[in-house]
Amino acid sequence: MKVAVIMGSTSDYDIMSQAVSVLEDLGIEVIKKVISAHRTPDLMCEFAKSAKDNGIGVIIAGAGGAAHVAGVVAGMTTVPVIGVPIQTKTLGGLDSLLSIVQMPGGIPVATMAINGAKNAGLFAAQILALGDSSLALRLEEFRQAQTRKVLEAEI
Ligand code: RP5
Repeated sequence: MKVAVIMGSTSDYDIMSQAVSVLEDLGIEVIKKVISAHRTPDLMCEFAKSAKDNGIGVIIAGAGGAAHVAGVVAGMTTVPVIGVPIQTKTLGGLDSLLSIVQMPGGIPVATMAINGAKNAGLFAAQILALGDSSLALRLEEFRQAQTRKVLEAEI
């Protein structure tokens, strides 16, 4: 299964690329797309409604400010959606966080920290690993390497 990494603007890619990197390092196929709830609403609907048929197992959606894409996409598919609030210049990303996190009951979005794209990638991988034992093994190895790095760090 693939992971789709979507974002409201090309300006979000500096952060959203961290999700792409971690997914690709784990050998997961990634689809990247700029999809805006406000600037490209028709594309957003088309993408969300066809996600499951297109073999997408998890959607990661990043946006800043009035960050509606994650929630609206989640309303149109049962593919799990992970939201990434992007830091903004005016309100620091609190605007993005609050736009994503307060979903109404019945339509969940798993909201990450502000700029938490790396964890979004890892969380998507963990979801896919439930049905993919070789990916589960790669995730275990990732965790072990991370632990080793901390234990071996010198200050
Ligand atoms: C949001 O507005 C995007 O997700 C981005 O974080 C923010 C600014 O977009 P640009 O003006 O840089 O295209 O829709």
